[in-house]
Parts: sequence; C-alpha cells; structure tokens
Amino acid sequence: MSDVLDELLNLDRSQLGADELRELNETELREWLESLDYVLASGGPERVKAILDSLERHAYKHGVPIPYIATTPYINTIGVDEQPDYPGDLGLEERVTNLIRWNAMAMVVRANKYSAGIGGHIATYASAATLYEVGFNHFFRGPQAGADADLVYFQGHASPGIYARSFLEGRFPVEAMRNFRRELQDEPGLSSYPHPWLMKDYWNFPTVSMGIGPLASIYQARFRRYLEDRGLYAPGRGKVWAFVGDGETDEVETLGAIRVAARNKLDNLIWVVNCNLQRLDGPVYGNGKIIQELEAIFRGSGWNVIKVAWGSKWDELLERDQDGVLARRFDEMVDGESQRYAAFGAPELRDRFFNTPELKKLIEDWTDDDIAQLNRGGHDPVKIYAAFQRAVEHKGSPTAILFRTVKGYGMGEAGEAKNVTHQQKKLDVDQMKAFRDRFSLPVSDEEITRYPFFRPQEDSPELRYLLARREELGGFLPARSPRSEPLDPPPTESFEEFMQGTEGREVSTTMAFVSVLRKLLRDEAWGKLIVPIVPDEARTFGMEALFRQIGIYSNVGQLYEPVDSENLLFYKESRDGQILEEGITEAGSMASFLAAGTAYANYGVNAVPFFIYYSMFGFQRIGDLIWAAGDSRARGFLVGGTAGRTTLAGEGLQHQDGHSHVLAYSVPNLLAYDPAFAYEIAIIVREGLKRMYADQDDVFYYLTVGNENYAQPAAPEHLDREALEQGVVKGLYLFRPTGRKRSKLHAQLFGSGSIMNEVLEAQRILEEDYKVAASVWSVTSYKALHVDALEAERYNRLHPDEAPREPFGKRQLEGAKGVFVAASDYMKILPDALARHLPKPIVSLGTDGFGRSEAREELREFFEVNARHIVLATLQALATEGALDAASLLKARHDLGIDPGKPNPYVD
Ligand SMILES: Cc1ncc(C[n+]2csc(CCOP(=O)(O)OP(=O)(O)O)c2C)c(N)n1
Ligand SMILES: [Mg+2]
Repeated sequence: MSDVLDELLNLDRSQLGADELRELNETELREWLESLDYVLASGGPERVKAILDSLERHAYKHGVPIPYIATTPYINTIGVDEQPDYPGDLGLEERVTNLIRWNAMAMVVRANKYSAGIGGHIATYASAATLYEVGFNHFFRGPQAGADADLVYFQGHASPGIYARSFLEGRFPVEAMRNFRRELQDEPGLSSYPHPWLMKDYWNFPTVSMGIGPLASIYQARFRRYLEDRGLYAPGRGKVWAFVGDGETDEVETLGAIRVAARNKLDNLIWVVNCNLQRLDGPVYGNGKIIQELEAIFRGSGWNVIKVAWGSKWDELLERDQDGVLARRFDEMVDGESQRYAAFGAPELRDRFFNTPELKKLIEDWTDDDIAQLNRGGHDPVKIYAAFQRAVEHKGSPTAILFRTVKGYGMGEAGEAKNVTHQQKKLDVDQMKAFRDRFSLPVSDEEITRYPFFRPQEDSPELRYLLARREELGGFLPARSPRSEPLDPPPTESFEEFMQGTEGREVSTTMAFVSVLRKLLRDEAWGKLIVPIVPDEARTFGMEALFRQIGIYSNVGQLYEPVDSENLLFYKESRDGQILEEGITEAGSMASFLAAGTAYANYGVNAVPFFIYYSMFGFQRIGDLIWAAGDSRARGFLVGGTAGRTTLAGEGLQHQDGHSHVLAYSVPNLLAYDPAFAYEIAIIVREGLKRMYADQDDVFYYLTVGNENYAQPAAPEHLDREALEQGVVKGLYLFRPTGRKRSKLHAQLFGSGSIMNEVLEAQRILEEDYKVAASVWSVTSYKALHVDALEAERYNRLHPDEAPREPFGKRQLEGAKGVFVAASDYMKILPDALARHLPKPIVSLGTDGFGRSEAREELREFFEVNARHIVLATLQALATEGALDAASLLKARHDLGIDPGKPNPYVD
C-alpha cells in the first residue's frame, strides 16, 4: 500500500498523457466521493460537516485558498422528501384563491373603467396570491391569539388582493370594493394602499413607500423581544411576517439593517420575498439571478435562507436527472431569459431552455401540456407550506424565504411576465374571459363586462372553510385594534422644580430635557413605559448617566466586563435594559420609534418613545419614516438635539439645522415646538403625555433642544399657571412685558429657542438706548399658531353667517402696540407664514442659508439674528411706520456697528 502511495506522491502529472490524467482525476474524485458517502452513511451530516471544516482549514494552511461561496445551487432548499403533508383542502383553497384573484383583478379594472387614471395594481397580487393564501389559511395568527398573534407587513401594491380576501370574509360591503380608490364617495371606497390613518381598524403598517415596511419589520420584531425581555408583554409564538418585493430590495432601507435582525437572533421574524423577477420597468436583474444574489446577501448576514424556486412538476425532472444537468442549467439561466419562458410558455421553454441533448432527453416524452405545468415554486401551495412551516420552526436567526413567482400570473396576454405588467390596470373582454377560463371562474360572458364581484353563499363550503380557518387562527387579518388603557399624565407637582428656573445656574435646554426625562423615568406609572432611543448620540446629549441608571437593552445581556466598569456611570448592557442604543442609524432608530409608538395598537402597551437625535439628521434624512409615523398614528416624542443653525457652533453646513421646523409643517398630526426654557419643555412634555396617552389622540411631538448653556428663568409671574400653560402649548405667550411705562415708540419682539436670549438683549438695548417700549413674547410653536390660524380662517370662510373666529395668536396680541419683529434660529418662512394671521405685518429674522463652521457669536452676526440686528430691524420697522426718521435709523446702524456690505447668508 505504502508503495502505491509513494508512487502517487511522486507522480509527475505533467508527464501523463491526457487520457491517463483524466482517468487519474476521475478515480481520485470517485474515491473522495465514496469516502464522503461512507461518512455520511455511518456518521451522518454533522460528521461530514466536521470533516469538511477540517479539510477546508487544512487546505487553507497549505496555501489553497477556498473561495467563499455564499450561495447554494439554484434548486429548492427543501427536498421533496422533506415536505410535510399539506394539512388543508387543496381543491377548496384553490377555488377560494381563484375567487380572490378575480375580485382583486375586477376591482382594479372596474375602478379604471369608471374613472380613467384612478390606478391600482393587478400584477403584484397575481404573483403573490398563493403565498398570501397559504399564510391566511395556515399560518398568520390573528389578534385573538393573544401573545401568539402575528403581525403582518403586507406589500403595499398587493392591497387589492388583501381587500378581496376581506370581502369574502364579509368584512367589507360590495360598495367599498366598487369604489376602490374613491375614498370620498358617499359610499366610500377602499384606500389605494395600507394606511392606518385612513383605515384605522384595518391596516397596521404603511408599506407602500418601498423599503419602509421591511426596515420597520426588523425593528418591530426586535421591539417585541424588548417588551418580552422587560416583562411588558407576554412571551409568545407570535411572528412578524414581512412581504417584500424583489425590486424593493434595491432600496437601501430594505437590506441596510438585515444584520440587526441576525445580531439580535430574531427568529420571530420571517421575510417572504416575492421574487417575481420583475419590478416596475422590467426585470429586477435581467443579467443575473436575483434569488441567488439575495441568498448570498442574507446568508452572509446570518439569516436562515429558504429558496423555493421550482414547483412540484419540476421535481419529476430533477428526479430523472442523474447527472445534475438540470441544476446546472438553472444556475446558468439569467432572469431575463427565464422571464421569456413565463411570458411565452411551453414552446419557448421546450426550444430554448432544454437546449442540449441531455436536457432534451429529460422531456422527450412530454407534451406541451406537461411542460406548461412546470411552474415556479411560489405558486405551489405544497412548497409554500413546507417553507412557511420550516421558517416558523426555525430557531436562532431570522428567516428569508425567496419565492420564485411570475409577475402578473394568470393575466395571460394582458401582461403575464411582460415588462408592462406592473402598470396594467385595464383588461379587455377577451382578456377577462381568458382570466376567467384560466382560473375556472363562474362568470358568464354576459356578466363579464359588468365586472362582478363574487362572494359565495354564507353556507357554501368555500366560505365555511375560509371562516373556520381564520377562526382557528385567531381572527381576521389585517386588523388594527388599539387596546391600551388611558393613562393619566404625571401630576403637575412632579414637574414643579422646572417652573422655578435654575437660579442663575447655566444649563442648556438639552440638559433640561434630560432632567425631565429622568424625572419621568422615576415615575411609578410611567417610568417603565419610557423608551429612550438614541442613534449613538447619548454622550452628545449628556445622557450617559442613563446607561448605568436604566441600562442599554441587549438580548444577550453583557458578555464582557465593560472597559469603564470602575466608573460609576459605566456602559451597562442588560437583557432588561431600557435604552435602545441603535448605533449610527437614524432610520433604524426611527423604525424603533414606529414600533414603540404604535405598541398601544399592536400590543396594548402604552410605550412612550423618546427618540433623541441630531436635529439635522431627522426630517431631511428620514422624513419618509416620520411621515410613516404620522400615517401609523404613532405616539411619542421626537427630540432634535444640537438644534439651531447658529446655536450649534463649529460644526458647519451639514450639521447646523435651521429648517427642520419648516419640514415639520408637512406632517399633519405632528406638533412641533422650539422651546426656549426648561419650564416650557416640562409643560410641553406633560401636555404631550396627556394628549397622547390620557386623551388618546393620535398625534406625536417634535421638540428641538439646544446645547447653549444659559440661566433658565422661572416661569413668569405676570401670568397665572393656566394662561402660561395655554400659551406654551398653543405657541405664544408674553414672557417679559416692557419696563417702559410711557413711550412714543412701541415694539413686540418674538423669540424662540436659544435666540430668545438675543431677543431679550435686544429688548434691553431698545429700551435703554432707543427709548422703545419693547415687550418680549416667547413663540414656542409657529406651527401650532399657524394651524390654529388656518382653522379659524377656514371656519370663517365656510361660516360667513356666524361670528368670525379669531386665531389664538391674534387674540394674544390684541392691543399689543407698535411694530412686530420675530427672530429664531430657523428660517424666516416660519414667522412670515404666520404674519398674515396677525394684527400687523412681521419683520422676520432667521437663519436662511447654509451653515458655517464658526463660533456662536459670529454665526449670529453672520445670519443677522443677534441682538444688534434685532434692534436694527425693530428701528427700521418703526421708521417704515413713520415713527422714526431716516437719519436716526442710519445713525443707529452706525452705532450698532452693522456693516451694510456684509455677506448675505442666503446667497453667499
Ligand atoms: C420609495 C418608492 N419608490 C418608488 C415606488 C414606485 N413603485 C411602486 S411598485 C414599484 C415596483 C415594485 O417592484 P417589486 O418590489 O419587485 O414588487 P412587485 O410588484 O414586483 O411584487 C415601484 C418602483 C414606491 N412605491 N416607493
Ligand atoms: Mg418584483
């Protein structure tokens, strides 16, 4: 034996002839494979794995780089012999699915027939129908399942199919279907897409802005674990299912956070990726294979991946294929090619796919009818069931199931697998007939042009089956059912300390906010419900004391001794930690906000998220997620720290925020505040808790806080508490009335946020140097004043016969004398937009333009929002009114040291 080995080791392969070499290679390979077979038979797969691991390491040590392969062959992950028996009645389920397919198609075609251009989608649901139906009949647990209830993110464009199922379930009247996308009719139709704002008993999650659903689902699954680990929600079998389009995976939001799911071992998360290989314009990845590409990405990120590419009919061919030619052909075929087979059918497949003698041999006895049955895995309920079952049972990581389907399945000539299919919303009579025939629907030729909706009799086998399945699985889905109890806000006394001010001690509004937060965290009723969310910015905001106090949530606790363990405020991670320290992801943090802010609806838990972030990286970066929070009826507080274009010194153009308050106007149910003082923050937070959790209003709050330290004043004494609270909440109150009793010149100055201090200094200069009686008002919310004014204006327009309503701002300023001048660290449009609702025009100062890296003082000079510029603006307004002459104004400009040739911050 050793002689043979010696001989082999010394063999110089370059000396061998081609035949000898081939023979040697073949023998060698056979021996390896036989050894492997032996190990597999005697030691099982685990032993094979161990040996392969050692082999790989051994080879690597000897300089053989083994390429990393993230993909498996392009065949189904679950073998035929591993498929469980189907527990349902396949025939009945198919009939139900076909009815739903029809109704979903009819609602779109009908809507466009009667209202051209109203839109809607057929192809998305057509490709996903069986995926949904297997889920509805066997997996998705409804709200009555308690802690076992699932949450499902439905793909937005599949909404007609979801509605069509609910229609069969008897949840919608036929008028709602007829008036699809006509929500403003007397008999309101269904909303285009999933919007909790518009259908608050039905949809849970807005998903149609692509990428948002997938991202949100990850943080939803993680938030559920957080609630369980913190003892706020019963642990259960409930899963988060997210239906994702393959084209949707182009969005960075979709795949950008998948490692978060793996890192947190979210085996309560299942993604159903509907790989119909097409997006809106054409193939997702015509020159490659999206399923293989996604497999590599998910596997590389630690997900459990299940591929369901080929339907049962292919199994027969795979069985026949002893040499693996078919699997190799699957690997070779790009998506653009396979789209042709879906579009052109059996003859094309026979000619072009089976393109070698070996492949042709596999189907030599097959008719075109046989070939036409070669379906994709995502249309095969048996395969879908097997995949869902495996996903549900899988432990230790999230699962992505990659289903191969046909876009527009069943649409035939009207669009099946065509590039235009996504947009197809009209079917002519022949196409409708073809659809009917394909799915064996009971529609006569006469009826077809009336686009009938089908709902079998209540006692039909179909309906009885469908309803029984949902009953067993815990009720209908989607269903949004808020069930948290109203919670009284903390007593006013607990915020009393903030009303006293800091007695000269200089603190920023950020610090004041953190104090309010800490106070809340100690509150018996509220403390545990607070969910602080930070994207790697806690130290920026002086929140690091919270690390130790309430801990950072981690699903594994803390596996290491923290480097600062000697420190009183060490970095403490724990399983019941309260802070969601998200790392550098505003999008991920906002997704956590979405989950926590809607916990009252999804879990019956009054969670109160406080998402604290760099204000610049909020609205403009993740505005769409904030919009989704509005749509979702999320509750909670967004806190923009380091706010204010000139208050944040040094950081420059990409950090200094002077416009988030403008962007905040766009979200209808968001209340936005730019508080100047600690007591304002305390009042706003308490009011927010009251409105959102006691009154259960579906609003949320945005607060900007700055990092400039100054003495926080006590609440002004000239206002009683009620008037003060009302002023702060509604946006405007008199902070410091003028000290000059008699004067010819009057001014009302409006300040917000940290610019308030400049306004107060301007008041002093105006009073002392220019004999102007100036009063200072705090504008806590231009948005609140603006919204209130618009409401009054509208009311008056619609009710000319009634006494006109005065907007709150106008009432507050009734009798206020002199000119109006406003200054804030935000764009001038804020006071300007309000101006027409006030008794007088406003001169607005603000920070329009790109920021600069500079110190605070220079920035305020540059943006013309410091005390001297406020004084000049006031004098100029007085001059415009004729109360001051031009010469005095010029002298003032000179005395104030203002250079008329200075750069214009908006332009330069
Ligand atoms: C953020 C965003 N960008 C663009 C669109 C427009 N849009 C709607 S559907 C669609 C294609 C969807 O393709 P895919 O994700 O593959 O879903 P399918 O319909 O194929 O299941 C596009 C581009 C959108 N809804 N959201
Ligand atoms: Mg697609």
